[in-house]
Amino acid sequence: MYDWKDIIEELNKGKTFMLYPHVNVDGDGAGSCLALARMLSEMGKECRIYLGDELPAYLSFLDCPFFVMDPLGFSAEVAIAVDCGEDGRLPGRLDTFMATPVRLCIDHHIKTKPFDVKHIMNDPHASACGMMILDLFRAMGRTPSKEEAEALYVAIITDTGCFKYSNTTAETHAAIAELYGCGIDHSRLCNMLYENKPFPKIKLEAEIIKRARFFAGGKACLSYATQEMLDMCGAVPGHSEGCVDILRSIEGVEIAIFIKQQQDGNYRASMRAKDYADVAAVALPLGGGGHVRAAGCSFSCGLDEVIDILVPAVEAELARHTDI
Ligand SMILES: [Mn+2]
Repeated sequence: MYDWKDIIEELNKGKTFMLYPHVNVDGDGAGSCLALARMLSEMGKECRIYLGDELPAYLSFLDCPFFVMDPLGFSAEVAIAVDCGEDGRLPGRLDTFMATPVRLCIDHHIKTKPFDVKHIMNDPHASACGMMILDLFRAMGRTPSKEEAEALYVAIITDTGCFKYSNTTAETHAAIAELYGCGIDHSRLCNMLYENKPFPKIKLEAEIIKRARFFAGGKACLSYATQEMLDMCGAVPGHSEGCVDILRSIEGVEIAIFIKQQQDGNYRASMRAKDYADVAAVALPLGGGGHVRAAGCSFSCGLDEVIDILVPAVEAELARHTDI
Protein backbone atom coordinates (compact mmCIF):
# COMPACT_ATOMS: atom_id res chain seq x y z
CA MET A 1 0.00 0.00 0.00
CA TYR A 2 1.39 3.35 -1.01
CA ASP A 3 1.01 6.56 0.95
CA TRP A 4 -1.64 8.30 -1.13
CA LYS A 5 -2.47 11.00 1.43
CA ASP A 6 -1.30 14.01 -0.61
CA ILE A 7 -2.83 12.80 -3.86
CA ILE A 8 -6.16 11.85 -2.23
CA GLU A 9 -6.35 15.32 -0.72
CA GLU A 10 -6.05 16.84 -4.22
CA LEU A 11 -8.63 14.39 -5.63
CA ASN A 12 -11.09 15.39 -2.92
CA LYS A 13 -10.39 19.10 -3.29
CA GLY A 14 -10.46 19.43 -7.08
CA LYS A 15 -13.63 19.67 -9.15
CA THR A 16 -12.29 19.33 -12.70
CA PHE A 17 -9.62 16.89 -13.80
CA MET A 18 -7.68 16.15 -16.95
CA LEU A 19 -5.77 12.86 -17.16
CA TYR A 20 -2.72 12.52 -19.41
CA PRO A 21 -1.44 9.09 -20.49
CA HIS A 22 1.86 8.94 -22.37
CA VAL A 23 2.00 9.44 -26.13
CA ASN A 24 1.41 6.25 -28.18
CA VAL A 25 -1.11 5.33 -25.53
CA ASP A 26 -1.12 1.66 -24.59
CA GLY A 27 -3.40 -0.65 -22.62
CA ASP A 28 -1.93 0.42 -19.30
CA GLY A 29 -2.18 4.15 -20.03
CA ALA A 30 -5.72 3.94 -21.40
CA GLY A 31 -6.99 1.44 -18.80
CA SER A 32 -5.44 3.23 -15.82
CA CYS A 33 -6.83 6.58 -16.97
CA LEU A 34 -10.27 5.12 -17.63
CA ALA A 35 -10.56 3.49 -14.20
CA LEU A 36 -9.42 6.71 -12.53
CA ALA A 37 -11.74 8.87 -14.67
CA ARG A 38 -14.72 6.70 -13.77
CA MET A 39 -13.84 6.88 -10.09
CA LEU A 40 -13.52 10.66 -10.21
CA SER A 41 -16.82 11.03 -12.00
CA GLU A 42 -18.54 8.83 -9.37
CA MET A 43 -17.12 11.28 -6.83
CA GLY A 44 -19.01 14.01 -8.67
CA LYS A 45 -15.95 15.43 -10.46
CA GLU A 46 -15.71 16.41 -14.09
CA CYS A 47 -13.01 14.52 -15.87
CA ARG A 48 -11.49 14.01 -19.32
CA ILE A 49 -8.67 11.84 -20.59
CA TYR A 50 -6.59 13.92 -22.97
CA LEU A 51 -4.98 11.64 -25.57
CA GLY A 52 -2.01 12.60 -27.68
CA ASP A 53 -3.12 10.20 -30.39
CA GLU A 54 -6.14 8.10 -31.22
CA LEU A 55 -6.80 4.97 -29.20
CA PRO A 56 -5.14 2.14 -31.13
CA ALA A 57 -7.57 -0.26 -32.81
CA TYR A 58 -6.98 -3.07 -30.31
CA LEU A 59 -8.15 -0.74 -27.52
CA SER A 60 -11.04 0.86 -29.38
CA PHE A 61 -13.51 -1.25 -27.38
CA LEU A 62 -12.60 0.95 -24.38
CA ASP A 63 -13.62 4.11 -26.21
CA CYS A 64 -16.11 6.34 -24.39
CA PRO A 65 -16.73 10.08 -23.94
CA PHE A 66 -13.97 10.42 -21.32
CA PHE A 67 -11.38 10.14 -24.09
CA VAL A 68 -10.73 13.35 -26.02
CA MET A 69 -8.12 14.36 -28.55
CA ASP A 70 -8.94 18.03 -28.05
CA PRO A 71 -10.03 19.52 -24.71
CA LEU A 72 -12.40 21.91 -26.59
CA GLY A 73 -12.31 24.60 -23.95
CA PHE A 74 -12.48 22.20 -21.01
CA SER A 75 -9.97 23.55 -18.56
CA ALA A 76 -9.15 21.48 -15.50
CA GLU A 77 -8.00 22.56 -12.06
CA VAL A 78 -6.04 19.35 -11.69
CA ALA A 79 -3.89 17.59 -14.30
CA ILE A 80 -2.70 14.06 -13.62
CA ALA A 81 -0.01 12.38 -15.71
CA VAL A 82 -0.89 8.68 -15.55
CA ASP A 83 1.58 6.00 -16.70
CA CYS A 84 3.71 8.95 -17.79
CA GLY A 85 6.51 10.50 -15.78
CA GLU A 86 8.19 13.03 -18.01
CA ASP A 87 7.63 16.10 -20.19
CA GLY A 88 8.95 14.41 -23.31
CA ARG A 89 6.09 11.93 -23.40
CA LEU A 90 3.44 14.67 -23.61
CA PRO A 91 4.18 16.17 -27.03
CA GLY A 92 1.48 18.59 -28.13
CA ARG A 93 -0.16 18.45 -24.69
CA LEU A 94 2.63 19.73 -22.49
CA ASP A 95 1.53 23.39 -22.59
CA THR A 96 -1.97 22.48 -21.43
CA PHE A 97 -0.52 20.22 -18.75
CA MET A 98 1.90 22.86 -17.46
CA ALA A 99 -0.79 25.57 -17.51
CA THR A 100 -2.91 23.57 -15.04
CA PRO A 101 -2.68 24.97 -11.49
CA VAL A 102 -2.32 21.58 -9.73
CA ARG A 103 -0.23 18.91 -11.46
CA LEU A 104 0.09 15.35 -10.17
CA CYS A 105 1.81 12.23 -11.46
CA ILE A 106 1.08 8.53 -10.94
CA ASP A 107 3.60 6.41 -12.80
CA HIS A 108 5.73 3.27 -12.80
CA HIS A 109 8.51 4.14 -15.26
CA ILE A 110 12.10 4.50 -14.09
CA LYS A 111 12.47 8.14 -13.14
CA THR A 112 15.46 9.85 -14.70
CA LYS A 113 14.38 13.43 -15.32
CA PRO A 114 12.77 15.93 -13.00
CA PHE A 115 9.05 16.42 -13.58
CA ASP A 116 7.52 19.67 -12.41
CA VAL A 117 4.49 18.41 -10.48
CA LYS A 118 3.11 19.06 -6.99
CA HIS A 119 2.86 15.42 -5.92
CA ILE A 120 4.27 12.32 -7.54
CA MET A 121 3.64 8.65 -6.85
CA ASN A 122 6.24 6.60 -8.69
CA ASP A 123 6.94 2.91 -8.24
CA PRO A 124 9.17 1.41 -10.95
CA HIS A 125 8.53 -2.01 -9.38
CA ALA A 126 4.80 -1.88 -10.07
CA SER A 127 4.08 -4.26 -12.95
CA ALA A 128 1.57 -1.77 -14.38
CA CYS A 129 0.32 1.68 -13.54
CA GLY A 130 -3.04 -0.10 -13.23
CA MET A 131 -1.67 -1.85 -10.13
CA MET A 132 -1.06 1.55 -8.56
CA ILE A 133 -4.54 2.81 -9.51
CA LEU A 134 -6.07 -0.30 -7.94
CA ASP A 135 -4.12 0.51 -4.79
CA LEU A 136 -5.55 4.03 -4.93
CA PHE A 137 -9.07 2.56 -5.01
CA ARG A 138 -8.20 0.53 -1.90
CA ALA A 139 -6.70 3.54 -0.14
CA MET A 140 -9.90 5.46 -0.84
CA GLY A 141 -12.02 2.61 0.48
CA ARG A 142 -13.65 2.07 -2.92
CA THR A 143 -14.35 -1.24 -4.63
CA PRO A 144 -13.94 -0.91 -8.41
CA SER A 145 -17.17 -1.27 -10.37
CA LYS A 146 -17.22 -3.96 -13.05
CA GLU A 147 -16.28 -1.35 -15.69
CA GLU A 148 -13.45 0.07 -13.59
CA ALA A 149 -12.15 -3.41 -12.83
CA GLU A 150 -12.23 -4.28 -16.53
CA ALA A 151 -10.21 -1.14 -17.36
CA LEU A 152 -7.67 -2.12 -14.70
CA TYR A 153 -7.55 -5.68 -16.02
CA VAL A 154 -6.71 -4.35 -19.49
CA ALA A 155 -4.00 -2.16 -17.94
CA ILE A 156 -2.38 -5.02 -16.04
CA ILE A 157 -2.68 -7.81 -18.60
CA THR A 158 -1.21 -5.67 -21.39
CA ASP A 159 1.74 -4.31 -19.38
CA THR A 160 2.67 -7.77 -18.12
CA GLY A 161 2.33 -9.42 -21.56
CA CYS A 162 -0.43 -11.68 -20.21
CA PHE A 163 1.60 -12.27 -17.03
CA LYS A 164 4.58 -13.56 -19.02
CA TYR A 165 6.99 -10.66 -18.38
CA SER A 166 9.39 -10.65 -15.47
CA ASN A 167 7.54 -7.71 -13.90
CA THR A 168 4.72 -10.12 -12.98
CA THR A 169 4.61 -10.94 -9.29
CA ALA A 170 2.37 -12.73 -6.79
CA GLU A 171 0.95 -9.29 -6.11
CA THR A 172 -0.02 -8.97 -9.77
CA HIS A 173 -2.00 -12.20 -9.60
CA ALA A 174 -3.55 -11.21 -6.27
CA ALA A 175 -4.69 -7.97 -7.91
CA ILE A 176 -6.24 -9.89 -10.80
CA ALA A 177 -8.05 -12.18 -8.33
CA GLU A 178 -9.42 -9.03 -6.69
CA LEU A 179 -10.65 -7.81 -10.10
CA TYR A 180 -12.34 -11.18 -10.74
CA GLY A 181 -14.22 -10.47 -7.52
CA CYS A 182 -15.54 -7.28 -9.14
CA GLY A 183 -17.27 -9.32 -11.84
CA ILE A 184 -15.00 -8.80 -14.84
CA ASP A 185 -15.58 -10.83 -18.00
CA HIS A 186 -11.93 -11.73 -18.58
CA SER A 187 -12.62 -14.04 -21.48
CA ARG A 188 -14.45 -11.30 -23.41
CA LEU A 189 -11.63 -8.86 -22.66
CA CYS A 190 -8.96 -11.31 -23.87
CA ASN A 191 -10.93 -11.94 -27.04
CA MET A 192 -11.18 -8.20 -27.67
CA LEU A 193 -7.47 -7.72 -27.00
CA TYR A 194 -5.91 -10.78 -28.58
CA GLU A 195 -8.33 -12.60 -30.90
CA ASN A 196 -9.43 -9.63 -32.88
CA LYS A 197 -6.59 -8.71 -35.26
CA PRO A 198 -7.44 -6.83 -38.45
CA PHE A 199 -6.04 -8.70 -41.45
CA PRO A 200 -3.87 -5.72 -42.60
CA LYS A 201 -2.11 -6.01 -39.24
CA ILE A 202 -1.25 -9.66 -39.92
CA LYS A 203 0.01 -8.68 -43.38
CA LEU A 204 2.17 -5.93 -41.83
CA GLU A 205 3.54 -8.40 -39.27
CA ALA A 206 4.54 -10.68 -42.13
CA GLU A 207 6.44 -7.82 -43.82
CA ILE A 208 8.18 -6.96 -40.54
CA ILE A 209 9.15 -10.59 -39.91
CA LYS A 210 10.48 -10.86 -43.50
CA ARG A 211 12.83 -7.92 -42.80
CA ALA A 212 14.15 -9.25 -39.48
CA ARG A 213 17.90 -9.26 -39.20
CA PHE A 214 20.00 -10.84 -36.50
CA PHE A 215 23.25 -9.82 -34.85
CA ALA A 216 25.28 -10.47 -31.70
CA GLY A 217 25.35 -14.14 -32.64
CA GLY A 218 21.56 -14.31 -32.91
CA LYS A 219 20.97 -12.81 -29.47
CA ALA A 220 19.61 -9.63 -31.01
CA CYS A 221 16.91 -9.26 -33.62
CA LEU A 222 15.97 -6.03 -35.35
CA SER A 223 13.21 -5.09 -37.74
CA TYR A 224 11.23 -2.05 -38.73
CA ALA A 225 8.07 -0.65 -40.29
CA THR A 226 8.10 2.31 -42.64
CA GLN A 227 5.13 4.33 -43.84
CA GLU A 228 5.59 2.68 -47.23
CA MET A 229 5.19 -0.79 -45.68
CA LEU A 230 2.02 0.34 -43.90
CA ASP A 231 0.58 1.64 -47.15
CA MET A 232 1.48 -1.58 -48.94
CA CYS A 233 -0.48 -3.60 -46.36
CA GLY A 234 -3.37 -1.17 -45.95
CA ALA A 235 -2.30 -0.90 -42.32
CA VAL A 236 -2.48 2.02 -39.87
CA PRO A 237 0.31 3.00 -37.43
CA GLY A 238 -1.34 1.21 -34.50
CA HIS A 239 -1.11 -2.07 -36.39
CA SER A 240 2.57 -2.50 -35.59
CA GLU A 241 1.73 -2.62 -31.89
CA GLY A 242 3.10 -5.83 -30.38
CA CYS A 243 5.49 -6.55 -33.26
CA VAL A 244 8.49 -6.16 -30.99
CA ASP A 245 7.12 -9.05 -28.93
CA ILE A 246 6.99 -11.28 -32.00
CA LEU A 247 10.69 -10.54 -32.61
CA ARG A 248 11.53 -11.25 -28.99
CA SER A 249 9.68 -14.59 -29.13
CA ILE A 250 12.23 -15.96 -31.63
CA GLU A 251 14.47 -18.72 -30.29
CA GLY A 252 17.82 -17.46 -29.02
CA VAL A 253 16.84 -13.78 -29.10
CA GLU A 254 17.54 -11.87 -25.90
CA ILE A 255 16.98 -8.33 -27.19
CA ALA A 256 14.41 -7.41 -29.82
CA ILE A 257 14.40 -4.02 -31.50
CA PHE A 258 11.52 -2.70 -33.50
CA ILE A 259 11.94 0.62 -35.31
CA LYS A 260 8.84 2.41 -36.44
CA GLN A 261 8.56 5.38 -38.71
CA GLN A 262 6.42 8.07 -37.12
CA GLN A 263 3.87 10.24 -38.91
CA ASP A 264 6.44 13.08 -39.06
CA GLY A 265 8.89 10.80 -40.85
CA ASN A 266 11.19 10.31 -37.85
CA TYR A 267 11.77 6.98 -36.15
CA ARG A 268 11.05 5.52 -32.75
CA ALA A 269 12.66 2.32 -31.50
CA SER A 270 11.05 -0.07 -29.03
CA MET A 271 13.31 -2.57 -27.33
CA ARG A 272 12.46 -5.64 -25.32
CA ALA A 273 14.71 -7.97 -23.36
CA LYS A 274 13.70 -11.52 -22.63
CA ASP A 275 15.67 -12.79 -19.69
CA TYR A 276 18.67 -10.85 -18.43
CA ALA A 277 19.57 -7.83 -20.57
CA ASP A 278 18.81 -4.24 -19.56
CA VAL A 279 17.30 -2.30 -22.45
CA ALA A 280 16.74 0.78 -20.30
CA ALA A 281 20.57 0.95 -20.16
CA VAL A 282 20.56 1.12 -23.97
CA ALA A 283 17.72 3.64 -24.25
CA LEU A 284 18.65 6.09 -21.48
CA PRO A 285 21.97 7.32 -22.96
CA LEU A 286 20.13 7.85 -26.25
CA GLY A 287 17.63 10.16 -24.57
CA GLY A 288 14.93 7.49 -24.22
CA GLY A 289 13.45 5.77 -21.21
CA GLY A 290 11.42 2.87 -19.93
CA HIS A 291 11.95 -0.25 -17.88
CA VAL A 292 14.74 -2.84 -17.61
CA ARG A 293 13.03 -5.25 -20.00
CA ALA A 294 11.04 -2.74 -22.08
CA ALA A 295 12.35 0.61 -23.21
CA GLY A 296 12.32 2.96 -26.16
CA CYS A 297 13.86 6.03 -27.70
CA SER A 298 13.20 8.46 -30.53
CA PHE A 299 15.45 9.59 -33.36
CA SER A 300 15.45 12.42 -35.83
CA CYS A 301 17.58 10.81 -38.53
CA GLY A 302 17.19 8.23 -41.27
CA LEU A 303 16.51 4.53 -40.74
CA ASP A 304 20.05 3.40 -41.65
CA GLU A 305 21.50 5.85 -39.16
CA VAL A 306 19.12 4.66 -36.44
CA ILE A 307 20.28 1.10 -37.06
CA ASP A 308 23.94 2.21 -37.01
CA ILE A 309 23.38 3.79 -33.59
CA LEU A 310 21.38 0.95 -32.07
CA VAL A 311 23.34 -2.09 -33.22
CA PRO A 312 26.60 -1.26 -31.36
CA ALA A 313 24.66 -0.04 -28.30
CA VAL A 314 22.77 -3.32 -28.10
CA GLU A 315 25.94 -5.33 -28.77
CA ALA A 316 27.64 -3.50 -25.89
CA GLU A 317 24.76 -4.27 -23.54
CA LEU A 318 24.82 -7.96 -24.52
CA ALA A 319 28.61 -8.04 -24.10
CA ARG A 320 28.13 -7.18 -20.41
CA HIS A 321 26.47 -10.56 -19.98
CA THR A 322 28.96 -12.90 -21.62
CA ASP A 323 28.87 -15.08 -18.49
CA ILE A 324 25.31 -16.16 -19.37
MN1 LIG B 1 2.68 1.18 -18.10
